[in-house]
Amino acid sequence: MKIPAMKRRDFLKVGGGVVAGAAVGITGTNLGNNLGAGGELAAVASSRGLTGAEARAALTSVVPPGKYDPYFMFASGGHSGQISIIGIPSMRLLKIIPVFTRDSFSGYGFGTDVDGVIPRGSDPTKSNLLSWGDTHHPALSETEGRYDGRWLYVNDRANGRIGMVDLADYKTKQIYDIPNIGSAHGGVFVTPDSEYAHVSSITPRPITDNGYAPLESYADLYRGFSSWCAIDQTTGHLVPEKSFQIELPPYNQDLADMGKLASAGYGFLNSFNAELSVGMSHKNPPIEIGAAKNKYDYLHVIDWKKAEKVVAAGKIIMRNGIRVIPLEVAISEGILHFIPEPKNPHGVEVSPDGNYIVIAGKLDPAVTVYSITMIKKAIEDKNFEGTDRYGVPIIPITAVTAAHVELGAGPLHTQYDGKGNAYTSLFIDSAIIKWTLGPDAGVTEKPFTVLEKIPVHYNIGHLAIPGGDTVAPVGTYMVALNKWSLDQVQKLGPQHPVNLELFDINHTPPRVLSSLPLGGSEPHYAQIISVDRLNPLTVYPPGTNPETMAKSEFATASGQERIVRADGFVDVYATVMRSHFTPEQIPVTVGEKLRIHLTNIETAENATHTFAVPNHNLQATLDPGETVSVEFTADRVGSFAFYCAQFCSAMHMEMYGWLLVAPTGA
Ligand code: RUQ
Ligand code: CUA
Repeated sequence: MKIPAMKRRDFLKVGGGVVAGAAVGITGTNLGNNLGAGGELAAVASSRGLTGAEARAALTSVVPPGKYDPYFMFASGGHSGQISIIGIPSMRLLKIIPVFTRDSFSGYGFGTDVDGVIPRGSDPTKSNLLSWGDTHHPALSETEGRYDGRWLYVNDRANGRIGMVDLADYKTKQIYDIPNIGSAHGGVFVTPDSEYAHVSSITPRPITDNGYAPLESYADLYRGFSSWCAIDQTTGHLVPEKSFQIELPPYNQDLADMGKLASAGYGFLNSFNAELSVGMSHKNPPIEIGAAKNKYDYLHVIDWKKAEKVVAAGKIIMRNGIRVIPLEVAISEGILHFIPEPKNPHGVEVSPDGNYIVIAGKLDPAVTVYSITMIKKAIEDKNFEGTDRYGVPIIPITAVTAAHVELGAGPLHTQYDGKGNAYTSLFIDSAIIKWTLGPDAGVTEKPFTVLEKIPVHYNIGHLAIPGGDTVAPVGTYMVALNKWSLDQVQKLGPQHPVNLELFDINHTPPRVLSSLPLGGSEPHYAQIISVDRLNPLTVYPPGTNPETMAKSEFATASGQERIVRADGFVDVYATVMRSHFTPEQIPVTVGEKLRIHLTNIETAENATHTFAVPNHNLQATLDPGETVSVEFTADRVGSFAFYCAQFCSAMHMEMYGWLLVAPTGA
């Protein structure tokens, strides 16, 4: 769009003195004059064809070189199987953490195939080696309901697994292939003091020994599971022996959230397909029709504190290596209750004080708001309207509904700003609705009232506000995670990026600041943490194995490099530093088994090297202080020049050596 010069100047003025010094918080007459409507900034905006609002947005969100973002957004990466870290408000992509999928940049899965995080995260009884995943819901660890910056968990929606990232070095330390579930969507959420990371199955699985059952026996032999994966309080690792599951009816247990403060001790799981639709056959409709027949599905209310006690009392069975509370026990012990919820809902998100549980309708153009006080009372009074077909007591929806707020088409997810407001995404309307919570959240003036409709581009799924799902949200910025980008980006071939949009929600009405079209797979959910909560390492203590965070038994100091032949292995103890591998020559005979233990003996920040071996699919990355072991058989004769793939120094091109695989008898 071409705007005549005069007109542009007018925009700058009309925009409320947008680029005037005072409006951007700059004082001082000289600066003010220079930046004012007739000054240099105005000229820059004008020459770039920016409107006043656009220029203001740029100034509000720019993070100049050498200055830092106050917030990090940890965003899932969908079927890339990764996590992305995006600076807020700069919207710069700062880092990618591979979790379920191999990544040659970080060397993840390309050096330690024999015994690495990825292979150990595939249960061989359940699957072959899995080398990708579908990350959906990152969950930062919490203390007293606030992000504490220690660890991050994320689900693999494809394979029913959960990954654990240590925020000391931003690396994946563990993948837990959760028994009894085949796919997992609901969660991850952590309990307010990180006792558990929770995941539930989205599609039920047969509880038969071989994991197969015909769909005719769906109601009897298929089951869902709510998984409470115990977190080791020192390492953040998930501990299968301390974890437990709750058997659930074969509905599709979908999104979930953890109770906090007023609702502490409860977990809330949405579901769909209470109809038990299994798909099209001669008399049955397709799943999307069959699963939406009934007016209601069931919100699952789980008393996990009670479940813990029942587990401790031994009222469990063991199933595939995990303790399971059978469905009948969950019912008889009062662990599981249902509340009808408008059919096929999407998100369930608990308000910061824990008082309200907000269910986004998806097919219902409204959110249904349940009150925890009313839920507790209904349970206490045994105010039930019968049970479902499995005997789970149903609390009448009328007994617990605080409000049903009309928002618009396709409500999916809700975040909070800590000021009594909720923000709900509308997928179909491509908008976010800002609305007020009710009296229990301290809002008395206009409870459950729509305040703003904020347009987004396009088809928003999740949204994220700093701490927006914790007890202490900070209503400064908001990111819309849009699934379509359409005309927001120039053509890049038939596949489009997803589009993240940043909003200033300090301002009323909220203002759009910038967007980040992301050329990778979809970040489904994201959490935004204040950077001052994070305390990462800059270099590892010498010889650290990042997987254990302890000194590797193979750590090698300068001067101790050696090649040892024993027990059928050639063990190479090597060091790397700018710009040298020691040893530089690794002579072996074809068929020998190698274990190459490399230690980066650098102590300088940023001095990363790699060990890349041609034709062997090997690429190990070594950060300063790190020790990595790679294991492989020298299965072909040849002279292979291994090298460092990270441009580390002026003599980086010279940083290579020789793997010499001689023929037998040479
Ligand atoms: S879901 S777009 Cu995978 Cu989090 Cu709602
Ligand atoms: Cu080390 Cu390049």
